[in-house]
Amino acid sequence: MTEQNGERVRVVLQWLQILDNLEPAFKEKGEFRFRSKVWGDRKNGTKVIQQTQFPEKGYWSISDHPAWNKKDNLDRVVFEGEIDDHLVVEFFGEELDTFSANDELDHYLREFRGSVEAMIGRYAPGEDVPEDTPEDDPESMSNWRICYYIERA
Ligand SMILES: [Ca+2]
Ligand SMILES: [Ca+2]
Ligand SMILES: [Ca+2]
Repeated sequence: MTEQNGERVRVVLQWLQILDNLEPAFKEKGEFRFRSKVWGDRKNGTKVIQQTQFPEKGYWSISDHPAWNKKDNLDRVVFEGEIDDHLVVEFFGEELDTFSANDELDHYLREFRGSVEAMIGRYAPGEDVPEDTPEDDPESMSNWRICYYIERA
């Protein structure tokens, strides 16, 4: 294949952390499901979109206790493909409830424009914003936090 639709990258979710389990105070763990939507523009003008859901079956029970509220070492590939100069990374999370509508975690969306070279990196709470403006850090949301990286594939 000599056809070039851009540069090949991979987006990998490394960990996530729950700050609020979206459950009544007496309940230590919530039942969580997540999905990702990563999309970009290719050189030929078309879009590439990849969506994943995790876990594949059922849910993860996750506490919001600071000592064990992190799902670590996920190393989950949420995108692999060729992109040109535009990439959007989205994550969604919901907490399942039986007798009422499920609760939604904050919607994560980050848009990258420009060279692929500039997109390559690790995106985590507090790593790529000035320390005095933590509220501007997209990976640190009100009820959960995430860490992922964009690498060449
Ligand atoms: Ca709930
Ligand atoms: Ca629940
Ligand atoms: Ca960050």
